Amino acid sequence: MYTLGLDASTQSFSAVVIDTAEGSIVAEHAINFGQHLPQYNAPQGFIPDGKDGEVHADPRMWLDALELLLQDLGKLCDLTKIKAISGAGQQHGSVYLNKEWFKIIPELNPKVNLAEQIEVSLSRNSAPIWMDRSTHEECREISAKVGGDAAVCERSGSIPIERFSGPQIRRFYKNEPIAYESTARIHLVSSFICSVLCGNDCPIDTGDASGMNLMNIEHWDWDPELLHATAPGLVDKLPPVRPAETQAGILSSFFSKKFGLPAGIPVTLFTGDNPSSLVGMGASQPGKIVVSLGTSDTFFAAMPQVVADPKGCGHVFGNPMGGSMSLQCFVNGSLAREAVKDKFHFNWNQFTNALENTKPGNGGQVMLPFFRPEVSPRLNCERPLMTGSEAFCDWQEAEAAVRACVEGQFLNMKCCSEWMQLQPKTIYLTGGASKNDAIAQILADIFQVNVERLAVSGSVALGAAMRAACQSSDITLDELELSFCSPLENSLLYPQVAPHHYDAAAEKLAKLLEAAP
Ligand code: XUL
Repeated sequence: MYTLGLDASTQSFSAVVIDTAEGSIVAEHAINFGQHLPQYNAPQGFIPDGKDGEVHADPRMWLDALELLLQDLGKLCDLTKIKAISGAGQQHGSVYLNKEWFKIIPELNPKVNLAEQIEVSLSRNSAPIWMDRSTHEECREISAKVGGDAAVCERSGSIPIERFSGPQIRRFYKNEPIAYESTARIHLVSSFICSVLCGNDCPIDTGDASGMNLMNIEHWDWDPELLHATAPGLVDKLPPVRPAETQAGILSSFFSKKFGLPAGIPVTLFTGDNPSSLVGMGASQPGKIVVSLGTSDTFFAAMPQVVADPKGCGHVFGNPMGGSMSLQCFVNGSLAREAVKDKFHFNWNQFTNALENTKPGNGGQVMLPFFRPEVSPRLNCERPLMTGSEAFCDWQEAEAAVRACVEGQFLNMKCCSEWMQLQPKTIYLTGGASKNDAIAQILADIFQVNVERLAVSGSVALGAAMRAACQSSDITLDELELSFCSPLENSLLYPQVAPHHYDAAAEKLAKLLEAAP
């Protein structure tokens, strides 16, 4: 049986098709928004230069990408063999729809593009995404109404967070009350795409709903007090919350007629990209830690019990396979690595050479590569914090700057994830940069653990394909993990430095943070 997993992420929309009987990957493909859809002027998947910290994307771009993706995928494999679908989306992004939405999606016409048909149902032209940090005031207001940050955290698993959808919804309600009033449905990226695929309005799963500051993590359902504190009439504008294993519906005839997918195959509820990656990494039972190096870097694990971050930067999310997961997100992920690379006009090979030509600890030169305000820890700076020689701080030592960037990211990750109280023997590494041995070695050295990579780098789409298979056939998660989540041969890396090698660098980093404006 073939199943299809989709991943609507920040910079691209990707897909994987797996053959569950053979235990093999049939096809993988991605549409990069900047490259394939330049007409949206979003080279990195979002509209650049938003005001007051706004970061938005055009939902029509995601719809165009979905169509291009399925068109291309049809050239790579036999789509008629696909028996089930699921997917995931970048977390926190919210899409605002008017009442036309409910009429339009059951009647999608395969002769007209999705974007063209659905655009009239948008009550807001753009969707705020997870990089948005415009809602500081709204976070404070929600906190005050509910009884403080700790009370919001106890209910929703996180203190009010700028990028989370609840504060974003409140800002929309305050700034554009008429458009808010005309909004009949608010979806997340995941539930929006899922609804389009099914041709009916679909629920939000508990994994992605926990990234909204609106769901109660004890009852796994909307929390009336949080809804009330966020915006009026919100309960009617949100779809229901359901466990990720719920069948969302069956595939809309739009997709069978236009792309040749079989009619009526089951679609399992979509979830957030990080919860989906947890499944794709074979880490949805407690015991494994995952680090994902993407647009954002994330550190996450299935949790045996719910623990909250006392500093309020980490999160408790729903685990799509049941229970909960912890997550720490670092905004300055691949875009920061890229910014350092570009500062010296390096390509990725030169970036890697720089890591290989320099020594662990970097001769005491340290950097926190925060090119945009960071959330872990919360810091409003727009340029890296550095300490070392004058030439280093003046960006004249290219190779040292590259090493300092990666070391700084992982030292900060280690410090920020301590609240999870996990003592891993191995970290499972995924995401675009995970294939890079030099980067992976620094992770092993700093955390003093083994680092493993899996054969598939697209663990988000893989997790979705695995969930689709679990929900729509007799195959078990254990069987799927055995076939798809085995480590890549010869990919295991061991720490190469002594346990306290990075202590001095960690101290310098703490001082840099203390002194930060
Ligand atoms: C997680 C987060 C990001 C997005 C985009 O809280 O904001 O990781 O899910 O990948």
